[in-house]
Amino acid sequence: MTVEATQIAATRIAQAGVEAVDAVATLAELTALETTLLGKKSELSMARRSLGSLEPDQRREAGAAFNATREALGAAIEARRSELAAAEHRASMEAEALDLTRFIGPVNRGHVHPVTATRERLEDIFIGLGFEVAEGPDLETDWFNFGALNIPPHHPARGMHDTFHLDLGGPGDYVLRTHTSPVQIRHMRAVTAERGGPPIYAIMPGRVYRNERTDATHLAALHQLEGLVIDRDITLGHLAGTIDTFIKTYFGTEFETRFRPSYFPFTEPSAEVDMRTAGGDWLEIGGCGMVHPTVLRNGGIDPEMWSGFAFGFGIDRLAKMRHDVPDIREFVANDVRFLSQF
Ligand code: FA5
Repeated sequence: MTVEATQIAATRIAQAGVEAVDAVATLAELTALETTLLGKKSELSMARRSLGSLEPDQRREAGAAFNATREALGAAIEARRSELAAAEHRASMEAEALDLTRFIGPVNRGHVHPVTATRERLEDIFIGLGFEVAEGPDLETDWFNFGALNIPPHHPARGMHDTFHLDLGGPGDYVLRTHTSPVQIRHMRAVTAERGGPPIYAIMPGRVYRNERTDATHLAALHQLEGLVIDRDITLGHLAGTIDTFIKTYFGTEFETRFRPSYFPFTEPSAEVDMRTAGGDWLEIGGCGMVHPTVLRNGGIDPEMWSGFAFGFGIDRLAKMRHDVPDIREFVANDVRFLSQF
């Protein structure tokens, strides 16, 4: 091996290497090529190792040629690396670019069901008044649905509820809840367990079931919004004021409401609320009253210290009134022509 031979080899390695670097198309390929050209097993490293057989002077001269080759290759690789990085960045920017002027035809989006929208609107109104929202199960025990609400077995008020009984447990143990009032009991107990007792300002929306004939104002699976307020010195005036506020907020001013004395075993006194548009027919939209002491006790609350009111409104009927829908069954007929009007 002579000095000239090594210089020729160094030049050839440099030229071939630079050509290979220029030919590479991606950063990944470039990294692989870098190892091939400059790694321990590269032609350059091997050739360098053979310098050991030269005289020290010659070795220095030949070594300098190889160093120049290494530098030239290193510089070519770095230059190519920044070129490729810039190109790849440009390509990804182009691929991800958004044309904000492009017109996309109308998109046919669905929307929430009008009864769901009504429920959400009512929740918003009550949350605005400082109420919390609680929920209970659709499948209830006889005790929560009736017994705890002061409706013991054989009480005539059971006849007012056309109950779906379930073939579960013993005869009559389980029902599909006929109203949201059992959630009152569940919530009173939860509040007593979690924070020691009242005050309670809560609404309890949900689906309830009645084995009755459907018509323009009756569904077999309907939705109710239960309300429960328990605090010190709560009076009928608070009940009337709360119902008045929510009805005015939800409906506006062109509707009339009236309270009618009524009977529920779980409230005393009790009333029903009717509504109509000017000149229209009255429609019953909810029941309400002052919570019966027995119900407070069943909820774990001392009726000597606390009093409260409760109400239960039909959400489907509220939606029917609000949107002037002649037949409540439209809400469950699943006709897109009807539903898309909301
Ligand atoms: C009750 O269900 C009582 N739990 C309400 C209550 C709660 C009173 C708290 C006192 C204190 P009622 O059966 O009247 O009461 O039903 C209440 C409301 O649910 C009715 O006014 C009506 O708006 C709605 N509703 C009842 N049955 C149907 C039905 N089949 N279809 C549509 N809405 C109904």
